[in-house]
Amino acid sequence: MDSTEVAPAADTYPKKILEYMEGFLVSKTLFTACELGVFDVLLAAARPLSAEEISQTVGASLDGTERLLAACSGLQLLETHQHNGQVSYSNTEQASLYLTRSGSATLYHSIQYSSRTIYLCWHYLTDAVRDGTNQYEKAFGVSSKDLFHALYRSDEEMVKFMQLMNSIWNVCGRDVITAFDLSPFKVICDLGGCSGALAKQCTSAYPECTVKIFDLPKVVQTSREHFVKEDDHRISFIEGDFFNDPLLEADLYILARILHDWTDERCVELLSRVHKACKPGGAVLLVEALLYENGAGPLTAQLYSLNMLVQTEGRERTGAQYSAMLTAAGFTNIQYRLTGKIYDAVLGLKEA
Ligand code: SAM
Ligand code: ASE
Repeated sequence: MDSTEVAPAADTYPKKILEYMEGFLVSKTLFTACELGVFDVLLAAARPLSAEEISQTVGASLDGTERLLAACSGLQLLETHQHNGQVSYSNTEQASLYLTRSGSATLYHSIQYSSRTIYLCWHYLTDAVRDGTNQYEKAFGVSSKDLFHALYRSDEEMVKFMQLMNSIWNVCGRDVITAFDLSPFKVICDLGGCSGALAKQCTSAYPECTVKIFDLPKVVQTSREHFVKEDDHRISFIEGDFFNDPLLEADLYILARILHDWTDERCVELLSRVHKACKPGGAVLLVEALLYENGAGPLTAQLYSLNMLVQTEGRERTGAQYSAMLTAAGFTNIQYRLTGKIYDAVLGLKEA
């Protein structure tokens, strides 16, 4: 072999692998900057601030803050300004919009939930894969027998989960609600509708409809206290357990991120109850992150499926898998639409 020959770059520099190996350093940098309130302080200041000013306001060491700010500028979350040899920092437009507590479409609460709950569960991903079960007992010392009892292990944890559920619909809600024309359906029941973020997207896209949010009593009470001021008369709440209590009659049932929490058996059980309650000519809309039929993507849905393994009893599924469960429950004319964002839509009809 010619001694001057150089191996192809891909063999000697495993760029992707190095990037993945340290991917969590990026996540943790983002989590910490949010938790310390760096983006909030910069938004309130309305001018670039030095590391010293930021460290004093957030109550952190100067040295640590300098390194954190440098990393955030490397991640293009902060902009740097040079003035008389002094460096100062300001938010990028995206940081102001999505990383501050007060941003109207903020991801702050999702980030906090990732940092305080998901990250801790993922510490046990290897065990989850080995055992095929969620990791609440190991991560938090609570029994995983009753899934939502574990997810809502304290009032604070329930509010954090609800904030997580709430925040993504500012970003993806309109697309999933308008993926199909839902205007024929006047009475809509959002099963497990949580704090009502998707219900609001519904009444905004379809002004004629009314939405009844059905969720566990504690969740409904918390929604009333912390989330919706019941100013939109088209949205109301009903307390109940969708596996055990009677479901109200409606033209359309929305199940957004419900089926991915449960086993196939539980899903068909729930969908059969929905089919029974549904008006003839009515429908069910599933809102989920759909996997491609060959399982080869999208990466977000593949990773979310691992998250469902560590956090729930469920999984992410393909359109065909949802279709099979809907068919087993009696629904027909099943169609799916991809939105190009995280969440997609599947519609099934109950024959008139
Ligand atoms: N649909 C909302 C969304 O996509 O943002 C929330 C999805 S969250 C993953 C699941 C929801 O189902 C929670 O609000 C939870 O309280 C509710 N839930 C779980 N078990 C339930 C049950 N047995 N009866 C009614 N609601 C339930
Ligand atoms: C659930 C949805 C989520 C149950 C637990 C959850 C999400 C995070 N934890 O129904 C939202 C989706 N995000 C991820 C990382 O899966």
